[in-house]
Amino acid sequence: MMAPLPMEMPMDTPMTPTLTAFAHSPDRGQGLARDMRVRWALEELGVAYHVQLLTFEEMKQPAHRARQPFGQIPTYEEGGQVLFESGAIILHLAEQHPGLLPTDAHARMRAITWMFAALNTVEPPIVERSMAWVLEREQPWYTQRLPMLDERVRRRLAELCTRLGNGPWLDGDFSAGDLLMVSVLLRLRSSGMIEDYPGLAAYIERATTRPAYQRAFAAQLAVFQNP
Ligand code: GTB
Repeated sequence: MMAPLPMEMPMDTPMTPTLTAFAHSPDRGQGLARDMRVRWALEELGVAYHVQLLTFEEMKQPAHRARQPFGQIPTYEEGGQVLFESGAIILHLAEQHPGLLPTDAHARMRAITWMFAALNTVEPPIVERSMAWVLEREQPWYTQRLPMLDERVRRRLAELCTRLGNGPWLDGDFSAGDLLMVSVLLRLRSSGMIEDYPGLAAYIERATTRPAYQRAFAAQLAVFQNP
C-alpha cells in the first residue's frame, strides 16, 4: 500500500488556497505589501497556493469587499473559508500545518503573543512614520514631526533588541511570531534605522536568508518582472 503524502507537501488540489495581491504594488515587488508575509508563511509550511492579482479598482468592487470589507489585500480563500487580515490568515495557516507554532501549549501561546506584539505594538509606529513620509512630507510641519515619529520607532527597536539579546529568535525556534516581527521590521529597511541595532539587523538577516522567505520574495517580485 502507498504511504499517504505528508500534509504539508506542495500539491495542486481543488483545495489549493488563493491569495489576493496587488496587480500594481507601489513598491514594485520589494516585498513590502502584506501579501508577502502570507506568501512567506505558505512557503515555510510547504503549502501550494494560487495568487489572484487585483487592480486598485477591483479591490474596491463589491465582489472583493465581500472578502475584505476595507477593500484591501491580502485575502485568503480555501474551500469555503474566506479570511482577511494578514495576521489572522497566518494564525489560521500555522494552526492547520506544523512548523510555525510550537506544540507545547504554553510555548504556542507565547508565539501567538509575539504575533500580536508585532502587529499591535511594533507595526503601528513604523507604519505611522512611513505614512507620514508618503502623505505629509510636503507639509511645512513634517520636519518638526519627524523626530517624534523616529523616537517612537526607535523606542520599540531598542526594546525589541534588548529582548532578543543574543538569541536567534524571539522565543525558542523560529515561529509565526518571528515571521510577522521580521515582516514588520522590513518596512524600515530603507530608513537606515535598523543599522543602529546590530542585533536586529542580524535577526532580519537570519530570517530573510531562510529559503522559504527567498522563495516568497522571488514569487512576488516575478509579478512585476514579467507583467
Ligand atoms: N491590517 C491589514 C492586514 O494586515 O491584512 C492591512 C491590509 C493593508 O494595509 N493592505 C494594503 C492595501 O490593500 C496593502 S499592504 N492598501 C490599499 C488600500 O487600502 O486601498 C500596505 C502596503 C502597501 C504598499 C507598500 N509599499 O509599496 O511599500 C507597503 C505596504
